Amino acid sequence: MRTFFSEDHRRHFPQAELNGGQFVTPFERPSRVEYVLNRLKECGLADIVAPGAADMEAIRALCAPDYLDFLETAWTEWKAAGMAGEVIAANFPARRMQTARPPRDIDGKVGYYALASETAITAGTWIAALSSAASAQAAQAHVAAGAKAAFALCRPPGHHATADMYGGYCFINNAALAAEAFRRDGAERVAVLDIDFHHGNGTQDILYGRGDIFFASLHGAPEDAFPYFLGYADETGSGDGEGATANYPMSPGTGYDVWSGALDDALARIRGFGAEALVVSLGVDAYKDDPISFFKLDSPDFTDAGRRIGTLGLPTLFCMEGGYAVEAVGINVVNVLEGFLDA
Ligand code: SP5
Ligand code: ZN
Repeated sequence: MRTFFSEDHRRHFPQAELNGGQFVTPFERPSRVEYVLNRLKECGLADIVAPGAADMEAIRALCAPDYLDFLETAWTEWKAAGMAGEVIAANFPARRMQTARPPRDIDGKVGYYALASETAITAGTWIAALSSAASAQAAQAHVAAGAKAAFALCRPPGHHATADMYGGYCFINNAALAAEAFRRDGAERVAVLDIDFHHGNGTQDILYGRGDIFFASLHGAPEDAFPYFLGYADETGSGDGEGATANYPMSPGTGYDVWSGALDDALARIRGFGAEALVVSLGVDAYKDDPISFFKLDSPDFTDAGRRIGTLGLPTLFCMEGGYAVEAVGINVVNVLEGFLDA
């Protein structure tokens, strides 16, 4: 299985994340991918290539134009306004306020386009986000051209980003971008399976009205876990997309027995949907020692999960999402890929 990976991810390295009322070193940090790269090599999965430039046309088709302009210019505008630190949102359009009028002032604009304040924008964020999208696009093209599977080692991740909001460490929704690309390349029906610990709110939001792309997410219940405001089991899609969203919210302490049952159900739904290609939002923050999550999967469980995903027999693109127990991230990610290949 070929891995697509861009060194430009390094250009996104914020110093600060607001966590528990303090600024801490962000959990989503560049070293995460080093652990994955090292493990890939250790396990003989050393076919690692850099993507070409991002396909901007496809990104513009996915995202709102004003949002992309904002991402590209936020750092410069923030600095021009005399702000001392990194771009961090502090003001949000809350209930019963205006949600259709981006302010002119950068401090207001940042809150308008953010869905959470933990995610900082820095000088290199835009370039890094584009390089991450480019990895997803190149990996998708590789699968569409006939490879059984590919791994997009995306950083920053994507599944919390909507067409017009960033947050949860995400800026451009790589998984949705890839799913759309499979459709454009001729797949009639595509599925996105999100096994990151957090609900894939951005992917769900983008695909909610779509009957041609199935979305399933296994995650910490919104009552208990970020992103808090989406991911309930009764969210099943709208319009043409009614029935094409499946959410599996689970409680603190959930282990592989319950989690794998949800996975099997999601896989059965994807099979029943008749998907011709699969995108996996591959977060490994369901791991027992993840510092910001509360599931209890162990490393061998990821191998088994990969094997179960492989039984679908679909052309599959794995897109890297979360996972913050840095020293285990490589092991857990590669376990999923190896399990898949062994299926
Ligand atoms: C891609 C991805 O995994 N994004 C996750 C974003 C999570 N951001 C909010 C984290 C809140 C952490 N609260 C920690 C509580 C620890 N007990
Ligand atoms: Zn996550």
